[in-house]
Amino acid sequence: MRLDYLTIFPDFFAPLELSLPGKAAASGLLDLGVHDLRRWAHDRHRTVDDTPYGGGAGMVMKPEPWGEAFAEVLSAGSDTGERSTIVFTTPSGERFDQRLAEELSTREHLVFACGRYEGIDQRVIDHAREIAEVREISLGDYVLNGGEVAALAVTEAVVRLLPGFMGNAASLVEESHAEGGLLEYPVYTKPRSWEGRDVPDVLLSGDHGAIARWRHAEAVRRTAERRPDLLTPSVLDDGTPIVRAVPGDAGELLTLQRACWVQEAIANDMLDIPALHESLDDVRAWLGEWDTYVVRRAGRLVAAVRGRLEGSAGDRWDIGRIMVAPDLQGSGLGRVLLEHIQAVAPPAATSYVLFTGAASARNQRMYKKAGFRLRTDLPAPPGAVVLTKRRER
Ligand code: JD8
Repeated sequence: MRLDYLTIFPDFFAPLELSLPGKAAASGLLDLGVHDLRRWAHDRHRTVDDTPYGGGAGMVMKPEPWGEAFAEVLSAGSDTGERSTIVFTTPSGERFDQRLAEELSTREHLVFACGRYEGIDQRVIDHAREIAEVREISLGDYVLNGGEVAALAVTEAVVRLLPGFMGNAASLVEESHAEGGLLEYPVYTKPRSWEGRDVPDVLLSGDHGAIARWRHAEAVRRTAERRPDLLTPSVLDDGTPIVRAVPGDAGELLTLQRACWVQEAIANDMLDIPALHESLDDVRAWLGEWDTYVVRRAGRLVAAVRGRLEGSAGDRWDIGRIMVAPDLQGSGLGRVLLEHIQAVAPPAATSYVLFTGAASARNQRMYKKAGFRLRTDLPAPPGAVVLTKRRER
């Protein structure tokens, strides 16, 4: 990848040499070019700004130096023939996030156009759209004095995603804001006790399954507390949200569960099914141990599903209690919930597992259609069957 920077403060990018991009450039994995915009201002004072048409405070950056700079940098920059991408960092741009970082990391040539003063003459952006892909990107909803800081931040977020940059690519999967979007779980290192504060016992247990479950639960708790917006529910086709269950849902969940498992009992001609015998307290208890999602229609809780990490390595996402109100079965709700619970599985999960009645033909058809495989080689509760599915990344 090639990165070019157009700025009236080239020294702002000296840190590039020190950081990851600098090391990458040294190893030839990255080409960096920092250019003083005044190089393309040809008057005695190398003027790059002028007063705004229409009046108002401050100065606006003149178009001519930018036009000449693009012509030079683009022609020099893109030897792959692939269109270059000009990134204008601006408070009026699209919000920068991990998804955009991942998208930009696929480009061959990024040119950062870093404005100052009150901004850049709009005709520069309009012109740029004719000669390159253009992304106007904002770092966040606060005002900086120029685009350089944002260009540095975008650079770090993009370059660290490039293959071979991060020593341990696996860690990229586990990060905040990576796909699945939970915040980081708390981390600890030696000493085991500091200032009278001990490291949580589970982290010293060696039980990788328990550790994975604790970390996921901590990530979910923090996200719900600090960034509930990241827990944005996915929605059904009709816009109905799939939201995280709350303790107050326990009663309705118990009622829906009883209704659904009466059908399972009839279908499998057996009553000894745990879900059928659970109490309200049992439901309240497992709500605290499973990631549970519910769907409400006109206020009525009509469907639910739960998931949690299982297995000695904590890498198996155990899916269960897919329930749809009897009067809504056959409407595709179960299929959508099955897709949703797979999608929200934490990065640690590498496969999915679920159980259903040995005689629950409709359920088994839905799971097989969703890519699950009947596993007669794995132990199942009495009268039930196991289905598993490897997780595609
Ligand atoms: C580029 C000039 C300053 C902005 C008058 C203050 C990004 N998230 C962000 N906040 N601010 C910027 C940003 C600010 C810039 C320029 C980016 C060029 N300014 C201007 C408009 C109000 N002054 C940014 N990315």
